[in-house]
Amino acid sequence: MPDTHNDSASAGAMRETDYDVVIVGAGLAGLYTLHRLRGLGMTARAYEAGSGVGGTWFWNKYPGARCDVESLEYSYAFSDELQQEWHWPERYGNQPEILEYINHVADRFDLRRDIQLNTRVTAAVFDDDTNTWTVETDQGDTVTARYCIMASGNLSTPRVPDFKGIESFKGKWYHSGLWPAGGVDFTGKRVAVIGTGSSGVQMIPIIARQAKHLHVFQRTANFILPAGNAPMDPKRESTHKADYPARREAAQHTPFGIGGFPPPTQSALDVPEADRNAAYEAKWQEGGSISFLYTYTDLLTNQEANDTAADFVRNKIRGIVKDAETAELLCPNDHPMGTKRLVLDTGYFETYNRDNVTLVNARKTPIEEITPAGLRTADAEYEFDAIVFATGFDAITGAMKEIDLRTTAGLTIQDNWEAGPRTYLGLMVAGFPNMFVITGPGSPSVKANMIVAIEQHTDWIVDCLQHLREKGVSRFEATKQAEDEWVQHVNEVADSTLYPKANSWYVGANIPGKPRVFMPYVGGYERYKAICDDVAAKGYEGCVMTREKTTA
Ligand code: N01
Repeated sequence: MPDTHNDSASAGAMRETDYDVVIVGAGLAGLYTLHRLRGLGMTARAYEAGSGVGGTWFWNKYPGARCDVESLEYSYAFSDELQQEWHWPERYGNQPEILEYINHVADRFDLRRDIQLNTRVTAAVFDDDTNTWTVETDQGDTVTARYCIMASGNLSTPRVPDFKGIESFKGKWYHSGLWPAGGVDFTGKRVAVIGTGSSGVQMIPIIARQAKHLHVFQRTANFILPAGNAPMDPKRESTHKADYPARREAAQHTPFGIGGFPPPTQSALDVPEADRNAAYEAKWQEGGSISFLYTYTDLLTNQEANDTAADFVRNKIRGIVKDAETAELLCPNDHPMGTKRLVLDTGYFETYNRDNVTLVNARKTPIEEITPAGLRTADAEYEFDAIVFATGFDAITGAMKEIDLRTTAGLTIQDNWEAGPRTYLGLMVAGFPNMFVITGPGSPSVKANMIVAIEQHTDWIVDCLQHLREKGVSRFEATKQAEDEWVQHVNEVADSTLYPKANSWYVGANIPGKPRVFMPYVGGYERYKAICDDVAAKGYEGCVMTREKTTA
């Protein structure tokens, strides 16, 4: 890492702003940021497009929406009182429970008075002369701030594929990430679900129980493991809570920011086949994805090792799904296991044993058009009362690129990221001073427990802001060199794994025309945090600070 940190005197004095900080988004990241900034005595305003707080957990109200990280771990660690008093009813939180928890946090820490709901940030412009941000919203607000913090989320830009004829459809259509607040009753309806990622897999068993007939349009079969969800075991809850500080600390020293799983010690290839399959079977019974990936050391780095796990899962599918042709279609075969997001299910494969469910191979016979009555594929016409798009998001970069985000020096985020996102540590973008990104591209983000990643980023940013205030700094930015080196490191780490082999949203493959760049940092949460801490300890190495002009 270059020692480019410098500390130069500024040409301009610190200008008064409406707020110290504007926060874009009031999901888990925006709320915690607001809380921490209050602690620093900084003024902040959070703008949130939704009519409630919660971000992802506000929007994704589709049936069966549930977290795939266990609730005792997928919760804030910053307040011991909070984690002790909150009761999670199930092993994995479902969407209503998580949203209730987030609302509780907003109330308990009195955060709402600094949040403006129903307000989308449309533009954010950094003034190169005064070192301030001017932020505009769709409600007509124009405010200035010293800093802008993008807490706009990784999976917050829902994407409906550009199907011809969609406006002609006479039935109702929905997207998993824009689900109506009152829910949808599919009873007696002819329904299509398009997409079999995490969202599709969670909703399909529930919609199948309501619908007259459900057609599932699958383009890519996914690796899907049982969640093993269950009511919270009171003994497990009390033991966990008694040991919370140690457990939270332990999570900090893991690759995924999730504690409680002993790290693997052996290669899958060093174990006899029968023992290996017994180990996979135990993990299958236990439920969960991290636990499964932790069976052996090399499942994400060695194709041969990965194949042993993939074969185990394919055989499981063949054992559950009665119709052999459907079972084969559900067997993933075009990417190594775990290189697309592993999906956790509750009764997904069993759903295909129902008489009212049909799986359509949307790879072999792609959807060509939405029609007034339903849709047409390459070889058939279908009639539906409702179509559900579980087709994912413009992930990681979508939300920031939707904002007119630029500087008066002439940079725009759209141009800057045209060939793929570039950041320093996933936290800053060279050329965009006084701006921080929470869980941005180039950070572990979606490859870690998101709440752990959010708290780590926010803590780092807040410590940095405190440092800048103490030093009288008015402008703080990452250098181009530090950013280049970080981007290179992120790519090298990804290339040492099997991840880039998959056409996943991690590489933007789901968005036509999106540059193929591996966006998350897969070097592991612990390693990443150590790098961030080291950068801070070295006086924010790789960044330039410009001090306020003194008038003495
Ligand atoms: O979206 P996805 P998601 N024709 O992008 C298909 C998190 N999450 O909303 O794979 C036909 O994964 C597409 O096919 P393909 C989690 O991180 C977490 O399900 O591109 N099909 C794919 O099957 C997750 O990974 C939780 O070939 C089309 C699907 O749509 C992320 O959010 C729950 C198509 C999109 O899958 C996104 O998940 C939910 C087309 N034209 C979400 N276009 C939990 O915590 C796209 N598809 C459990």
